[in-house]
Amino acid sequence: MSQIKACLFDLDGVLVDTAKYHFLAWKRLADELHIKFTKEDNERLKGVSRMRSLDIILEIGQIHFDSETKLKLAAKKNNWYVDFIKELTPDEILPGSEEFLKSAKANNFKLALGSASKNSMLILNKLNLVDYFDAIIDGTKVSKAKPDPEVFLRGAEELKVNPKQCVVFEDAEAGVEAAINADMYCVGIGSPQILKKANMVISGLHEMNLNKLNLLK
Ligand code: B16
Ligand code: MG
Repeated sequence: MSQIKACLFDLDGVLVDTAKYHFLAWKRLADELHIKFTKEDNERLKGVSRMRSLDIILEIGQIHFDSETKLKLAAKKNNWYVDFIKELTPDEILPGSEEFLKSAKANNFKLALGSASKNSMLILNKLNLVDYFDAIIDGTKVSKAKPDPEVFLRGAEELKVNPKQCVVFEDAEAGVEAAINADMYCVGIGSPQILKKANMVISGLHEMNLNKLNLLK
């Protein structure tokens, strides 16, 4: 049993570049805390949860806070982030992504979102992409962060497709590991040097099409 029946998509870095808004919001928080936080540091936050992102920034600044304070700081950052996200438009969908969603759906592939973001629904609504998905699994529905396979396994379960017949599109190392841990085929989006564990790597969904999808495995 190997023929692909479902496509699972990460959100940030695959369908839309929200990393730049995460960066602006985390940078504002880091500045308030007098922590030096750079764009290179921001790379470490891709695909990881909001609270883990905060921990990474606090580790950089070597600052310790109790959990109540950390929750308040994360909420503060999220409010700034949401202010950016509210202004998102479909123009910010990454090249080729909507075209690929459209042709996969028209050819009866099942489609799911598998994102760590608790803001996924807001983002998908702003981009007008909600209706493409048969299942939406996001940070509000899972308890274990990538590289745990939970988010993708829940996606396969809701789609009623065997994990071995699912392909995951992922831009983050932790997400690629999650897909492999779920026993799914993984197409990395980004650099082959970084996404070493992916089965294949492309630079964006503009490089993907139905012919290539049907040839996977
Ligand atoms: P939120 P993905 C992830 O989205 C981002 O890559 C990551 O940087 C962010 O910390 C995480 O969502 C949580 O986002 O604060 O909106 O809940 O790549 O899994 O789609
Ligand atoms: Mg991502």
